[in-house]
Amino acid sequence: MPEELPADSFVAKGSWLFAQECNFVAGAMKEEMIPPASTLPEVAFCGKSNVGKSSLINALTNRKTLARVSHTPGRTQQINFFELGKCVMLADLPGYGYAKVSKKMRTGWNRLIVSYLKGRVDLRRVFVLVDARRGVKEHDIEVMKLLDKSAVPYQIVLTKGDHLAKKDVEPLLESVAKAIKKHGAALPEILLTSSSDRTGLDIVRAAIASLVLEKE
Ligand SMILES: Nc1nc2c(ncn2[C@@H]2O[C@H](COP(=O)(O)OP(=O)(O)O)[C@@H](O)[C@H]2O)c(=O)[nH]1
Ligand SMILES: [Mg+2]
Repeated sequence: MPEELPADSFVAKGSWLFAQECNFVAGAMKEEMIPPASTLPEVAFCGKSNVGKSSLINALTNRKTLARVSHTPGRTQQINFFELGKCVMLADLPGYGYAKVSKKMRTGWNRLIVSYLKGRVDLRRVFVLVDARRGVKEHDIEVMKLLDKSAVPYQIVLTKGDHLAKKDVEPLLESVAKAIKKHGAALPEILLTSSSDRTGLDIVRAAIASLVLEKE
């Protein structure tokens, strides 16, 4: 932890939070299977298939197999709910934009997400994961529009930052900033992460802690 951060900072709170027990609560493949909004605040993760979402959730929670790291992208079209430390519900939304997925499955994705977003009064933030090598793509924009409509604040988390050369970081951040500028519900701060070298994980944990833990 950098020295300038006091011990009670959200980085410390985030590391405390993510060291708590984390349990799978439910998986919803259909609208009817979505559990009612719990009494806990909730944050959700979404992104293109293969973006590194499962890896990020595993890395954040220091587990190897909590969210399955998939080698067959596009298959699991379900929302998985994990309860962390009796403090927050983590919702792992199904990956989108896998090329081989049929139109029918795409419509299914949208419908599931729309019905999920509808009932989520305690949804504090959606993290939209974007591959650092690829930047924001058309399908990400579509999803961002959906989130704008639902007025859920969302934040871009760049994944696989370890693949990025240092000189490419600034241009990437600039291009992402430009892409999200027009989006009403997008938060301006962009987080750069890597599940492999663990870059930025403390910042994501801190962001979640700041959303769900009491501020003294
Ligand atoms: N180099 C690198 N590879 C990653 C990282 N995160 C995920 N991957 C790889 O990307 C692939 C897809 O990851 P996964 O977590 O299953 O993606 P998901 O489909 O979004 O859940 C896997 O082969 C992972 O090992 C990362 O931070 N760095
Ligand atoms: Mg996955």
